[in-house]
Formats: sequence, C-alpha cells, structure tokens
Amino acid sequence: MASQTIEHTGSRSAFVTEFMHALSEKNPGETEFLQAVEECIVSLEPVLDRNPVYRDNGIIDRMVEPDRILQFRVSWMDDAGEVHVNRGYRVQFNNAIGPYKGGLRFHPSVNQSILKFLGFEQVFKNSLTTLPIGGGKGGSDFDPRGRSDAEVMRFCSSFMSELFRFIGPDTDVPAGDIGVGGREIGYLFGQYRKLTNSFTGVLTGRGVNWGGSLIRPEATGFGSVYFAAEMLHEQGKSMEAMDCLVSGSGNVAQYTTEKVLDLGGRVLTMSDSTGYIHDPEGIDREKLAWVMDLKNTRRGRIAEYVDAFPGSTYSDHDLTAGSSPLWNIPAQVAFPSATQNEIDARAAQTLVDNGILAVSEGANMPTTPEGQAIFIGSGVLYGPGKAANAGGVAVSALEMAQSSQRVYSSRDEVDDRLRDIMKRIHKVSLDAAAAYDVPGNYLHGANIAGFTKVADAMVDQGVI
Ligand code: NDP
Ligand code: 2IT
Repeated sequence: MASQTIEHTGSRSAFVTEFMHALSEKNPGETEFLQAVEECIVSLEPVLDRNPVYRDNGIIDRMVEPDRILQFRVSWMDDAGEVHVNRGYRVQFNNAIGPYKGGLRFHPSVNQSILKFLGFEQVFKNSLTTLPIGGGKGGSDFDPRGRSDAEVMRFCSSFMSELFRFIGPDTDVPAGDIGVGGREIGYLFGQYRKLTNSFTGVLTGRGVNWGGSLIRPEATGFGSVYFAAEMLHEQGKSMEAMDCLVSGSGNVAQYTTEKVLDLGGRVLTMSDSTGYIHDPEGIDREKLAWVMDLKNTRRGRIAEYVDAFPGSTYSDHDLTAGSSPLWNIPAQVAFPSATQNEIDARAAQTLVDNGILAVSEGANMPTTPEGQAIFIGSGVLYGPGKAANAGGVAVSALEMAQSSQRVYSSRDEVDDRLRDIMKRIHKVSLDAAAAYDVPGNYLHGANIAGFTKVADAMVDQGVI
C-alpha cells in the first residue's frame, strides 16, 4: 500500500500556528470552519513555499474570507396556526472560476460556522470537478423532520422570498444537502419562478420533468463508490465481495448502497441520528427499496428496518458521547455518509484494527483531524470528502449546462460523465500528491489540486 504522511495538530509548523491563531481571533468560536481551514493550510504550505506568487497576491488570506454572508429572517406558520421564526443564510464564498454553487442544509444544528466550513470546502471541491463553478453554501436552522408537507412548503416559500434576490443562474445556484431533497427543491423552485417570472437553472436537483438532470439524485453516492473503486483499483483490488459500512440513510447513503451492490459488494449497516441497523446478510436491492420508501415517502426512522427484516439488529447511539458503535463492525470499506466529525480517533483506530482497506467520504468532513491522521498513518486508502463526494455537485454543473442549452442528456450519458469525472479527480489528486512528495496522500493531493485552479484564477483577475 502506498506510504502516506501527514503533519497534524501537535506538530504544526510556525506558519500554520501563526495563521490559525490569527484566523481564530478573527472568527471566534467557529470550530468547524477553523477545522476545515487548518486541514487545507497544512496541505498548502509547501505549495505557497514553492510558488511565491500566491503569497505575493495574498491568495490564502483572501480565500478564507467569504465574498459575502447573507443572513435573513424566515417567518412561517405551522398547521396549528402558530408562528415560527428561523434564521436563513447564504454564504457566497468564492466565484473566481464560476457562479457560486453549493447546497442548502436545513437542520437544527445549522449556524454560520458550519455553513462557512461547507462553503470553504465547496470552493476546492467544485474546482476539482474541472467544471466552471465557484463555491457557496446556505441553509437554515429549520428542522423539516416531523413537519407536514404543507409546513415544509410554507417554510420553503418564505425562505425563497428572501433568498431569491441574491441568486440566479449566472450568479449563485443552490441545490440540496442535509434536509433538502427533491421535495424542498420543488417548493423553493416554485416560489423563485413565481417571484421572478422566469424559468431558469437557478437550482439544481430539480425534478426531471422541470429541468432536472437524470442521475443527479444518485450522483453523490454513485460518485463516492466510483472513487472508492478507483482507490482500490490503484492497489490491484476491486469492490467485488467487499463488506462495507455505510452511515446515514438519506440521499447519499441510499445511492452509495445501490452502487456498492452494482459493483458486487455488500452493505452491512445504515443509520440515522438516533441509531443504526446491522444486517449481517447484507442490505440487498429489495431491502434498499424498502429503506428508500421508508425514508423518502413515509419519512420514518431506520429503527423500523428490524421489524421488516428479521436477522438484523438495531441499536440506539448517543452521538454526543462520541462516534457511533456502527464503526466497530468489521468490514473492508467504510462510506461515512451522514454528517461532519462522525468518525473520531477511537472509531478510526477501531476501523484500522479491524482491517479497513479504504474510506470514501460521502459526507462533508466526516472524519476528525485525529481520525484522518490515524487513517493516513496506517496506510488506509483515505478519500477525503471534497474529492470523494464531488460527484453530486459535478452532475449539478452538468444540469446547469443542460438548462442553459435547453437540452437533456440520457441516463447513460450522465453516468458515463460522472464516472469519468470521478476518475479524473482521483488522478489529479494522486498526481498533485506525487508532485509535492506525499505520494498516495489523497488528502493533501485533493487540497492542492483544488486550490491551484482557483488561486491561479484569482491571480489572473487581480486584487479585488
Ligand atoms: P439527507 O438529509 O438525505 O440524509 C442525512 C442523513 O444523515 C440522515 O440519515 C440523517 O439522520 C443523518 N444525520 C444528519 N445529521 C446527523 C447528525 N448530526 N448526526 C447523525 N446523523 C445525522 O442528507 P444527504 O444524504 O444529502 O447528506 C449526507 C451528507 O452528505 C452530508 O454531510 C452532506 O453535506 C453530504 N453531501 C451531500 C450531497 C448531496 O448531493 N446531497 C453532496 C455532497 C455531500 P436523521 O434523519 O436522523 O437526521
Ligand atoms: O456538498 C455538496 O457538494 C452538495 N451538497 C451538493 C451541492 C450542489 O450544488 O449540487
């Protein structure tokens, strides 16, 4: 297995220490944002040393400051007539290589730090796709769980009544993320269309009858498995007969499971924020179809799986106390596909002790810095989120192109392009890692490759 090295917290260089100190003074309490930036700065220090033009142009200082952050009130009425007030955001991070592009997250944990970390990472991820899209992220602390369709519709209409003035098909193109799927994109698009009297590609992840691209719902999960398959291929292995752990049971987790089955692997687990299921026989296509109906139509909880499929077990997990015991189950490939920091050092060490070969991150920043160091130090094939889950936004960019041209591509055409894009991301990440003397280190490689294109565009376009 390729040797991988990483400097990490504890052995920070003077440059990283000084930079992070100044950044945390300026952004107090924004722990997720600071975590995302530190990871990149560690990767990028050798790039700055080798290319003085980036320091001369203040590229890093400019890249860690979003172009703008929009924050607004979202008022809406529930089915009982009670008024609720939530906070809405859009972080427009960087549009040096294309319109701001990135998802909307509706979850009670949403705050400025989380959206800044997601927006910052999106800039690098979108650059890696090779498509012309800048980075942004948005959302609200609204919790769609347990709300009726009518309540979700009223919330989305109110959210878009404010957001619409800041976005547009050539300006900023939101999409889904946690808590925002096809239903929410529909309500948001309907309100945008009404307010602007226009039908444009202002949101991606639309229904196929109203401008959406085939394969967009599948793209993040499919892409994450394609990335894992590429990493394994590099070592002369394949997904065939691999036992896999998947966390989450939402959009990314569902289509990760489908693609693992397509490639001959076996998925043993799925989860939600309250617990996880373990099915030692594997989640087959019939069981997956049941999960999709449960989560997407009936909007139920994963605990119900064990009633439908005897032989499986369900356990509650308390995620405030550390990572889920899901990661204690022996397997060869892990697909964290729920949320940030879901794999801590203890879970990473357990996965390593149990012989994990590869980790492909469907979620954004699901592994803590300590967990990353354990994976990389142990020679695990570690595919960081901004590379491994870039398939979703890549197909979003294809959807934007289809909308502009008013054409539609077939399922196979989009899937072929997705597979090619994931292969290319894998290759440029490996090439960048080799060029900076950290062969096989996908984390550094993805950060460096994603950075270079945006940084060069910023140099070309002057200090603005
Ligand atoms: P969904 O809302 O469809 O599903 C999210 C899943 O994760 C649910 O099972 C949810 O459980 C679980 N989850 C959410 N928050 C937490 C939490 N704090 N602790 C434990 N479990 C949690 O979202 P997606 O599948 O779209 O997103 C999953 C991850 O993938 C996120 O990190 C997202 O940023 C990332 N991603 C998504 C892309 C996309 O195209 N959708 C693209 C690239 C990355 P519960 O129902 O209990 O909340
Ligand atoms: O994190 C992500 O890349 C997404 N949530 C998808 C963004 C998009 O614009 O498709």
